[in-house]
Amino acid sequence: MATEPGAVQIVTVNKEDHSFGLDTEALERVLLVPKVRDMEVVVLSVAGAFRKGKSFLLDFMLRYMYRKSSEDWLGREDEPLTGFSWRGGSEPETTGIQLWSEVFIVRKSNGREVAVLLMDTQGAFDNQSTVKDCATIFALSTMTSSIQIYNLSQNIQEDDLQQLQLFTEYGRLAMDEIFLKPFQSLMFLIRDWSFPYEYVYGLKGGSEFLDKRLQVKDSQHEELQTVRQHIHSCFTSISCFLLPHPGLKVATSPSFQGQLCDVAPEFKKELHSLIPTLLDPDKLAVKEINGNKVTCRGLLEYFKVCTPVVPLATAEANNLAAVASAKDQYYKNMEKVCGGDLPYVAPDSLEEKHKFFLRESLHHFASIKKMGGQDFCNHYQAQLESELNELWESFSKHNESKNVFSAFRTPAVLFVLVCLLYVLSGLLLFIGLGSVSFVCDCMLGLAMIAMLTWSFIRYSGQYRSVGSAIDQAAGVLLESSSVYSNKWCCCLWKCIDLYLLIVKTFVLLLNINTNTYKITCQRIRHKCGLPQGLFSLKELK
Ligand SMILES: Nc1nc2c(ncn2[C@@H]2O[C@H](COP(=O)(O)OP(=O)(O)OP(=O)(O)O)[C@@H](O)[C@H]2O)c(=O)[nH]1
Ligand SMILES: [Mg+2]
Repeated sequence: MATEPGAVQIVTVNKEDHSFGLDTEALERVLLVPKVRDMEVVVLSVAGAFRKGKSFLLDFMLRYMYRKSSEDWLGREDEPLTGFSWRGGSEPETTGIQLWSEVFIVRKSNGREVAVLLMDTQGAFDNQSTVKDCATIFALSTMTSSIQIYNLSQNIQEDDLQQLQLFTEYGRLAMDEIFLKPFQSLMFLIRDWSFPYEYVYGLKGGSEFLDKRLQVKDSQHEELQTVRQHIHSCFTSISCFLLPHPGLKVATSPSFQGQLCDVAPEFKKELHSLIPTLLDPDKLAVKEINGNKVTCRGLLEYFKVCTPVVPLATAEANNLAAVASAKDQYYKNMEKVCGGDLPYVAPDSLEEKHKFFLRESLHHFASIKKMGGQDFCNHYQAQLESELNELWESFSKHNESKNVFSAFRTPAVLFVLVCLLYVLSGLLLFIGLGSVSFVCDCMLGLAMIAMLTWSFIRYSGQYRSVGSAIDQAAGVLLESSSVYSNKWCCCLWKCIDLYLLIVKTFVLLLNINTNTYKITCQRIRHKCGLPQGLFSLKELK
């Protein structure tokens, strides 16, 4: 016996432990009906805050799907509205995710038939759900639908965009490999639009309003730009519809059953335009996963994969988003100091800046509200620190490469070496040490070959490992020669000092100034580390 079509609960939420469950059997009953199971599927979902008329709207869509052949598909004036469960009052109604049990078959103008599913979702931000619950429902419905209607009231506020960013981030993270934009069509549906004198009701006014709201401008704060860029990067198409207020009876009357006589005429007029546009056979986008069209059978498998992953992904995505935001802040700050074509910065001053921005970035990470508890967050903080250190190393290397002296270090060292070996070889030949001079000549030849090889590598960009070996060898040579030259300089200074002291002593001895003589002797002994008593007057006598 055929059962009456109705709403089927496919995803359930446990209010006690906030866990999610997929009712596979119920989903199979909807998706594996022989007539539709191998048909490409279109999924239209409505999501958004609770008590904003989502189920109410879906019920008009159901009317359209059942009666679209008739002109007055919207219904009789006194007909109660049935379908997905909706009601007045302040308490939430829909829970989890529901599908309409009947899959509609729609024929496109090219003769192809597609299966159309309508999906209702639990309203976000009610008093019983956590942010994670809301995020999970929104992410799951966005991932499994091909048309997501983001149901908003009165306006698009900045926090609506931030929530959309947060929720889609979860969905994006739960998807393993993403080659294209992760989600398909998004429509901002703004209910109770009160400013038709600015932007007219419907798609046209909506699209002008949306263009303004989602515009990315250089003058905007980075945070506002990031949200907008994220939304643009997530959906292949974004639209907006401005719907008028349905009238006071709809919003406030406890006896309102959905009869059209109580609905404002302008609301009915816009419904007449919205619903056929949304469900126009040629505009219905088939669900795609990574660019591949999905059938009802494929969608069933997708639900099975997504439902356990998304709730886990939420806390992770939330922390990862915080890490990304903190890292981005550090990167932008450092870019302003030493990025791109900016000139070389003294290493000490750059390190000071790095430490300051690092502290700021960690503070920014700590200030973002995150899920998953302190231990979970600590793990991501450690990840952030290590990623910032990697960034610091690359900034510091990039800065070092701008130092012209370090760029010419290797050829300069090799050139000096060639000159020294040339002079040494000449001297050795002059004093008759021909064989040693020959060794010097060989070394000179090697140094010249190294110089030519280095120049070729720098010019061609090939054999870079040989180039860095030459750089390293030049570095070692420079370092050891600077150590030796330091030692020699030190010795030379000591000798000059000693010599001056001895000269001074003799001058003083000649003047027979005993006291000055004693002091001078003490200084000589101290400088040379000689024993007490040496140079004493007694000894001299
Ligand atoms: N102000 C206003 N009220 C509406 C509109 N559409 C429906 N309503 C009323 O909003 C109330 C809630 O409708 P539902 O469809 O149950 O709302 P919902 O968003 O599905 O609510 P949850 O399932 O709890 O998330 C009902 O009293 C409707 O009459 C609208 O466009 N504007
Ligand atoms: Mg509802």
